[in-house]
Amino acid sequence: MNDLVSLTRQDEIAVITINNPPVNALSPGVPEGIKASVEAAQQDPAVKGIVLIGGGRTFIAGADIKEFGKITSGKGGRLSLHPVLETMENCPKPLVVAIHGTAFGGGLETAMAGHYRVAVATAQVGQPEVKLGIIPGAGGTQRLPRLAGVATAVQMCAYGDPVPAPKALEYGIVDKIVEGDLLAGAIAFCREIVAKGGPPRKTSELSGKLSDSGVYDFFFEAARSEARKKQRGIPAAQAAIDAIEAATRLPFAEGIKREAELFQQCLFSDQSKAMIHAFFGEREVAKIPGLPKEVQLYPIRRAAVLGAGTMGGGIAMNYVNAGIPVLLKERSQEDLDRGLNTIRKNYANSVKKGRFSQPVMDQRMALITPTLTYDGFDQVDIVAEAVFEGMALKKEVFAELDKVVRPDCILASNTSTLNIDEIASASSRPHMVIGHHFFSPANVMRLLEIVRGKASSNEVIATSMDLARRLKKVGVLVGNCMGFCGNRMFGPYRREAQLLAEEGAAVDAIDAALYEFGMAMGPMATGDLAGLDVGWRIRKEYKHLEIPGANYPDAEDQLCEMGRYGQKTGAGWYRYDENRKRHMDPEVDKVLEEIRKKKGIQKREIGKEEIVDRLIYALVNEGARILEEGIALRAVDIDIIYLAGYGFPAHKGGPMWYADTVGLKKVYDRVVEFHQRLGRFWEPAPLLKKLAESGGKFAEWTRTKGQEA
Ligand code: 3H9
Repeated sequence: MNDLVSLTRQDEIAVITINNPPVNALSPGVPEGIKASVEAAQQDPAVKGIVLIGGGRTFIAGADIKEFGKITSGKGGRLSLHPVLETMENCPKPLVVAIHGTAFGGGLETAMAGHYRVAVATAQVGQPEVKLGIIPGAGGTQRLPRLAGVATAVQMCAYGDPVPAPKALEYGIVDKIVEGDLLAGAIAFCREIVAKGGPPRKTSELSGKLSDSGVYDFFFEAARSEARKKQRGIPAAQAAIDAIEAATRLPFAEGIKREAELFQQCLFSDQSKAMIHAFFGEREVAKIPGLPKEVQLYPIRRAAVLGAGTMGGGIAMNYVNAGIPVLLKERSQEDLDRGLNTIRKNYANSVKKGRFSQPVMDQRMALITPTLTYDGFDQVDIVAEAVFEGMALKKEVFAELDKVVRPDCILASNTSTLNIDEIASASSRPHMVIGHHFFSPANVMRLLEIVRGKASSNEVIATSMDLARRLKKVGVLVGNCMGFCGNRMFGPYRREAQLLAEEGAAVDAIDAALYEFGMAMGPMATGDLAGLDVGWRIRKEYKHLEIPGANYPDAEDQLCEMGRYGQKTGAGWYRYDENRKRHMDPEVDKVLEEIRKKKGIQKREIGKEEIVDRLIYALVNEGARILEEGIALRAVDIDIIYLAGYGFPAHKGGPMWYADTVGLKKVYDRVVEFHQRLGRFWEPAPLLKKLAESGGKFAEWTRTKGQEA
């Protein structure tokens, strides 16, 4: 019918195939091609039934997300799906949709406009639009409750998680699971329907699962309240529930109109733009400018992890979860046993929660070989080093590794602060050395900062990026500097949180302001969770680098001197009860009062706005430096680091995107104001100043020749 959609015939069954790689998105031309194909098949007297199927690796993964940006920026863009869906549903000949891979978003909506659906068992269906800050806009909120019932539709549209085909069969979204060849199975199914005769079943005319809207009053209220908590700051989740409620109260055509209004509101919102930025950003960070396409990857078949502490254990779990066997080395039997026990406990917890079965856990545990020696290290393709954070020890370990691993073994340090080049200098093969900075808990957090040393080879960088994908992490390549990208920015963020407490903001008010902004957790609670002693030790080690006369906070050092390291000691910024519930603690107020006296600070009322601006703009100002220095390749890399590793809200798109949204002139003015009032920590980053003055944006800034790091 066109380049993107083909129409063929197998005897009396027409077969419409979509060919729009890689994921058969509904880009301009695809809906038109399907519509023309259905019309042609409808008019062909030799055709008795129709099968719609995706070519390549999947059915339709959704509307073409690239079109959204064009629409909202007024640069064209086409999305209209209703004409094709109406043509499909109104076709008098039975139309069977055959699903493999994913039928997501507009893909599932297209499938539901067909009369019947068959799928292979590995297929997934879903309405993930909420993850892009929008709602289904092509009838998903109206047809899904008719097929699967209201509660399932709410779950799928407000949370966006995929549903495997066998579950979709149970829900009534799919009519049959096909074993063997999908097309053959779909054609056979279509023939059965043709043989039965009668008018095709239209989803829009089903009402059995909608029942009387009166019974839903309480249900919708409860669903909204739950989504307010679980989908904090994402109005699209509420809008999805509104649209499904409309399906229970309005005739189909009016429900579609209501859905369209809500879809438009969501599409033009800042949340949606931010979440779409995050979607494409996660894919963009995998592309490394300057890295030749033909670069050879090292095969990673076996790994070794040095150190079975919290980080080492978590890293080992990542490897074995991906099916890569691990030698787990510790210095003493006691530490090794403790590490293995923690891993076992974590896995047992997952089994208890039903995430996977006991045999899966057993398989994973069997992939870990505990050891106290370097025996077998000549067999591994990568060593992940996660020993105690200290330069002397790391250098000792890297020098030892030289003697026991093959020359083509990658040496990856999990250091979170130390200079990767100095670590590499202890090795005779610095080109094989790289930083793999995991985030705690390493088996949960998605971020992997990949720290490129001066000598790290292209092959080692490319293999690390590929490995991140295999470990189901978001790998972001950064340059070498103190704290790399994420922690270097986090320093000023947490510094401002402490200074605000010293100036008079209540500890829980600081946390509440950032939580309300959308952060997964406030800065004080985060400090208590990670352990305040971590920063305290680092500060002591780097005391000599402090800027004389600058206003460093004293609070956390003092809390640590009192033994208040955070949750692990039962007290930090808060006091923790036996259920780990936090409480404000007058002891902390006393500490802060003392500091005010010593520093001559007049306690003052501090509003939410100042708290948020001080913390978030501290991130942005440092981020601007990191960007200009080339530590981060692009602004989006910083955004993804913060979204995947620091609990920054997806609906704000990351710190740099957020600053662009606020307007860099406004951000810069505020930074200048803080600089005048609070001193040298707030010196505006040159790039922030430049962009503010030229009306530019971080997202559009690119390094030009001569600015390379
Ligand atoms: C929607 O449908 C709204 C409707 O209600 C209609 C309203 C009117 N569009 O992820 P991958 C690209 S909203 C454009 O690396 P995987 C992706 O950027 C949509 N491009 O592969 C990448 O490009 P590149 C609802 C898309 O195998 C390449 O394809 N649907 C789209 O790991 C490969 O992607 C969704 O939200 C798209 N829809 O995962 C589904 N999807 O190579 C979004 C992908 O240049 N997509 N691309 O970097 C996904 O979840 C995953 O891509 C999928 C495949 C699971 C399908």
